[in-house]
Amino acid sequence: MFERDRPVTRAFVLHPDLKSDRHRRDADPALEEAVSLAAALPDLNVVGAEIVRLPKLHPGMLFGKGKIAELKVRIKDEAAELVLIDGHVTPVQQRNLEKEWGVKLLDRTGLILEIFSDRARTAEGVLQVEMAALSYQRTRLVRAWTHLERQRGGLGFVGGAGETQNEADRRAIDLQLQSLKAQLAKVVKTRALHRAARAKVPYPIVALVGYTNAGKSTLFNRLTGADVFAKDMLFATLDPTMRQIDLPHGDKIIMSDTVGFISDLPTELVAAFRATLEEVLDADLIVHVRDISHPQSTEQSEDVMAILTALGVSDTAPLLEVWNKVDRLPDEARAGVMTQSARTDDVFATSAITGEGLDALLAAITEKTRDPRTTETLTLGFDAGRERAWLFDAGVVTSEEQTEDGTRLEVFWTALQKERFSRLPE
Ligand SMILES: Nc1nc2c(ncn2[C@@H]2O[C@H](COP(=O)(O)OP(=O)(O)OP(=O)(O)O)[C@@H](O)[C@H]2O)c(=O)[nH]1
Ligand SMILES: [Mg+2]
Repeated sequence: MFERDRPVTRAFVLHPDLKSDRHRRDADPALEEAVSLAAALPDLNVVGAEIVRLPKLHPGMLFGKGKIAELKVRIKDEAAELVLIDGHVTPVQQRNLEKEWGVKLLDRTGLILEIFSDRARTAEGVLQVEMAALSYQRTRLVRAWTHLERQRGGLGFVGGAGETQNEADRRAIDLQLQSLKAQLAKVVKTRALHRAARAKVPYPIVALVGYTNAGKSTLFNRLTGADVFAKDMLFATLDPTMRQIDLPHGDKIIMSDTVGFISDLPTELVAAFRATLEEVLDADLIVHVRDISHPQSTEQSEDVMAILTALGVSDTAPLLEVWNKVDRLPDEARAGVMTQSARTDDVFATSAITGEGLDALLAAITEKTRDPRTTETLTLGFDAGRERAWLFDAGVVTSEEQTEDGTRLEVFWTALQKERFSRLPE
């Protein structure tokens, strides 16, 4: 089947490079990432992209007069209908620029929300994105771009683009947010039940996290034999997936693939996705997948770690780092990366495409998730049939012998299994 042709919107991408910004990013890679973000929306066609150097912010219009006139010509020449600003734009600036340029305008948070809205497939994902979009609109009190409306007919409670909302609109948003929250709570409860069910299967959970496009889904597919959507596209994955893996020595783990992170991830999204990301917080082991071939690999890693901290993951949580995409490195850089990773504890160089380094990674995952086991001898009375059955079910019995006092069993088990056994009801 061919996908139905969607109308294509011509988009112009601007990265404001503000001199006074304390968190100022390198302008060239930042613009490149902004273009990739725009390309992550299927119905956008990027017709132009520019860095706009800003010695200072202009509160009303964001840019200076001369720059605005200059950009107007460029935007007109390309017949752009939408301008994407890779940064924060206030509602007033949005209104003024839209009027001046005769276009729709979306800032970075708005764009990321659009992408998430496009990707959401599960009930939980859809609810979370909708909540994030509403919270965003509430703080802005102007309407965001209309993509969300076109797709699902929702969210349209005010007139034209950039119009101010009144109190009634704000109350309407609050009501809608409350109702979404209640719906989400239900979905999350079901999810918690599933998790509880899974907890009975005592396999450790290993969560893949990392910057968007680092190769998490590709690695996940390779390790689990799954067929999760993996693509050279930002935010290919939104909804989490879990699969069981049988490790080389018979151990089993559950691996989860999750949504990727990005620098300046909108706080609305982090908050809304907390439920989904709780899986990460809950994991027995976090595997941080990095694209080591990316020029901004270090910055990306710092952003990911900051977001994990913001989510409440403690910096002592068990974590492995995967330096992925080594196959893309030129020889010299590759040699450096191999030496450095071999020298660093808990760092593994891999290629999810060629399979290089995956055996060592799996061995490390096995070791990190395997609880130490000890041997012990137990003597059970003849009436302890249930206890004996429990031990055999758990697969911890290594030998059995009948004695005068009862059954003598040798067991090889983890502290957790021992503790569970001691709590069996009389
Ligand atoms: N050359 C090379 N490409 C890779 C490797 N791993 C992943 N890729 C490519 O990188 C792109 C992104 O891969 P994904 O697995 O979708 O990345 P992700 O981390 O799941 O991305 P999001 O879901 O967007 O967060 C795809 O085009 C993959 O084919 C690797 O080891 N080497
Ligand atoms: Mg993915």
